[in-house]
Amino acid sequence: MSQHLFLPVVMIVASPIPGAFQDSAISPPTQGEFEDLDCGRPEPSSRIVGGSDAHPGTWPWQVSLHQGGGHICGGSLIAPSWVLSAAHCFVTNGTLEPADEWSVLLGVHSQDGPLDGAHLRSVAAILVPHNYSSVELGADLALLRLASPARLSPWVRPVCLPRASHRFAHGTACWATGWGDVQEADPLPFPWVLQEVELRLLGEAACQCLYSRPGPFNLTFQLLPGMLCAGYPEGRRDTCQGDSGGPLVCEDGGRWFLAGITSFGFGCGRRNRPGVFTAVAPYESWIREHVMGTEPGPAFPSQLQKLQSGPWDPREENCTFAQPECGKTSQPGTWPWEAQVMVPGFRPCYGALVSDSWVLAPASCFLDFPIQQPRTSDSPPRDLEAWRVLLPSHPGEERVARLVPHKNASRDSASDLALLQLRTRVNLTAAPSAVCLPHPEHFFLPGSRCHLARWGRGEPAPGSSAQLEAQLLNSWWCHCLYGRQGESVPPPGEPPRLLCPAYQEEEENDSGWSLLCREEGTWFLAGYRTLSNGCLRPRAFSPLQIHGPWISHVTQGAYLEDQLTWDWGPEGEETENQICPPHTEYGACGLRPKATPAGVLWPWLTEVHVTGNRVCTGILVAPGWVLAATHCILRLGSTTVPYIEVYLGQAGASSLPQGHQVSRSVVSIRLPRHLGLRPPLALLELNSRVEPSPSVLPICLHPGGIPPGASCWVLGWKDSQDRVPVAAAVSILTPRLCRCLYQGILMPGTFCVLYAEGQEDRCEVTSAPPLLCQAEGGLWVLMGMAVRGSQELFAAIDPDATWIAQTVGEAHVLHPSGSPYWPPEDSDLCPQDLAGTASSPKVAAALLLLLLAPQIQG
Ligand code: 4AZ
Repeated sequence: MSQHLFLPVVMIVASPIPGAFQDSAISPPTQGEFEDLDCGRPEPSSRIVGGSDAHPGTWPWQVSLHQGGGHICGGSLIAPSWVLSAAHCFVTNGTLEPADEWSVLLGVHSQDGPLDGAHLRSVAAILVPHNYSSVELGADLALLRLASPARLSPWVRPVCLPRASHRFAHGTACWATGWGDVQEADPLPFPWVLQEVELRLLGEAACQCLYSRPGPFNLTFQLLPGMLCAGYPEGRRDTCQGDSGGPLVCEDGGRWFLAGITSFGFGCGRRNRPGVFTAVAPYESWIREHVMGTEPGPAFPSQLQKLQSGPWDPREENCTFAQPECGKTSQPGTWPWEAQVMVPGFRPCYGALVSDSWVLAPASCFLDFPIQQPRTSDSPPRDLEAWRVLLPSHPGEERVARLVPHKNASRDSASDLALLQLRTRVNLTAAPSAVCLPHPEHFFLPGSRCHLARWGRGEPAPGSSAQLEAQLLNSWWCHCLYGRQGESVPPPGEPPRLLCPAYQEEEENDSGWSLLCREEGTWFLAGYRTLSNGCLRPRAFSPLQIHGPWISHVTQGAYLEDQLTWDWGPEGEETENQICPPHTEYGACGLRPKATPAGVLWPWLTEVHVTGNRVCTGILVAPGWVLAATHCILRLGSTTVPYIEVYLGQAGASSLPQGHQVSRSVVSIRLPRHLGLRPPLALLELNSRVEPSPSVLPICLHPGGIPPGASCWVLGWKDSQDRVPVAAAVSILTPRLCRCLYQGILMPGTFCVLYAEGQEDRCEVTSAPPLLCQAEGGLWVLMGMAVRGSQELFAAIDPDATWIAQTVGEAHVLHPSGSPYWPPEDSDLCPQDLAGTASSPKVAAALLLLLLAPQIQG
């Protein structure tokens, strides 16, 4: 920003600030005060957000307030022994901090090295209005009495104070100064030179209307008497953290008056969120009262410039000067920010309008051919001359002034982004309009409703793009399905490395997609994906939020918006880092999304529909293979091979978007060799693979018995008609107990289970339900399939694990882990005559349990 470039001063009648401070007594000025202390005149010579370095001595009343050895707040020298600052700098939790913790640096320019005349004073007293409680409620000012008077010099001079009757016209260009942050959470860099920024005074109605607009910080805020606003509807120039307490000064008749004290604001430099200052004029009597008797006191010179009387600026009244909103559409699928960049000789490249003059698109659309960077911004390179941008509901074509690729952009990187500046700003209305962009600390919540939209130079979507609805998966699921074994999942509150939307992937083709997610009816560009990333589903999207600062820096006005929803639900309570459970060489298996209010999803449970209306449970063991109980698939005595259809992705209530169910027909039934016996397990080969997704994911196999610490379940249906999955908790009996209970009828490799109380009748058995265990890391492992007609006996997978692995190729066989499941058994004998005494195996098992409880895991 060029120095001291004044905007045309709009002279309008100031609205009187209503309320308490109006009728405060005003002491008439005395000539003496004025002459004793020359105020508001810098030595004739000569960030704050969007500001620039001040010249030394331009703002000689600016002081730096230090506590604990560091700059905390700004302040203004108003008399040799008095500094005016903000109350909130000194009040924590309702308590005024001790004055002796503070010191005042005067005559400082760069906080790096003192100038001639810079000096330090300790603070003798801090005075805060009794009605100050918090910044939003006003009265945010404080008087600091210095332990000894400041040494006045060209670099240390007091500012003039306005009288209560002093009116600063709306639209006046004033200046704020300080050593505060240059962007939100971006401290002023070394050598910490005092920053200055020109801010326009905003009328009360104008300020209130800006703060009432939805947008950055969707909070309501009531401007109160004694506050004033300064800034711009478009933001960019503002005060920020660290500037608090510092001056907002306006010139009048050759003197600088302290019109305001930097108090607060919602964010820094945001659209429709100007800085809020404590108006100094209404506090004339409060200041006078406290500095009374000190010589020389502050000066309150008369106002010289008379406000021109005139009507209110009508634009301020109806708030039309507020910046338009982003991310609004009446019809999802019709995106008013969708921009088509036309480069001669290429298919259109789809991007998004992010402000009134910038389009964000994949850099890979433009990087393959040489681009001459413009030498200066007003002479676009020849190459860009022929480029055109088409916008929705916008007549004509926009021309491109500048292309700014991301510095790490490459075709398949997570930074495949470029910004294109339009030659002329477009008028943002309902269409075209800009999409909202997330700040780095934006967390799209699991379950967010999203859409995929065209991005880059892909083929157009088959059918309507409105079909590509998606829902965000929680970050555990997203990272563990993709991430490597043992990788930690970023907890809620840490930026995600990936975003995984669940959607009907069959509809998708391999083109690029952007991910738009809705919050409170506002659409954000949450992520993008430019290249296919293999078969794994869900497809992961790169989060856009990490690029917020770059986009903001380049465009100076892209629509970065705050998060509008914050309800993390139960997931938000998990604060510990989560480690992803083991993967196999073929990727993730046995993961189950967390239960949602809609219910539990079992991604490996399938329905196997056999000719003759029989439905068996099947378990997905690889992308194209399902394991089922042979007796359920092939009926004894039948000589024909049945026609079998397998339904996947519908096992359980799900909060995932509808349409995840898929079906496949079975092209072959494979049975292991079993020494003359009818093998209990059958593998069904599907006519095509089903790629892993949150609703369709293979189970894990675990050789060597039950994983240590596992809890086990029979997973079936309550009844074979409605097929709502239910899980019954069971204990697996030791082989000895099993043999004792089921003498004679037991085939080798059979598990016996004991149902937990009340669980016996949860699942029906005609569909041959599976026996599953959840291992310590959370992975689900397939242990067995029910033996015909039995609720308690299961054919173990283990003996056939090698056959399964050889047949399907991609079975997810985990490394055997931990200690053997079965505790050593001291005797092979059954407890005396047990099977004979009990009326049924169930009763016998209950008896056994009492006898042998320590041996039973469960
Ligand atoms: C602060 O935290 C602060 N943009 C000061 C000023 C503003 C915001 C925050 C106004 O001290």
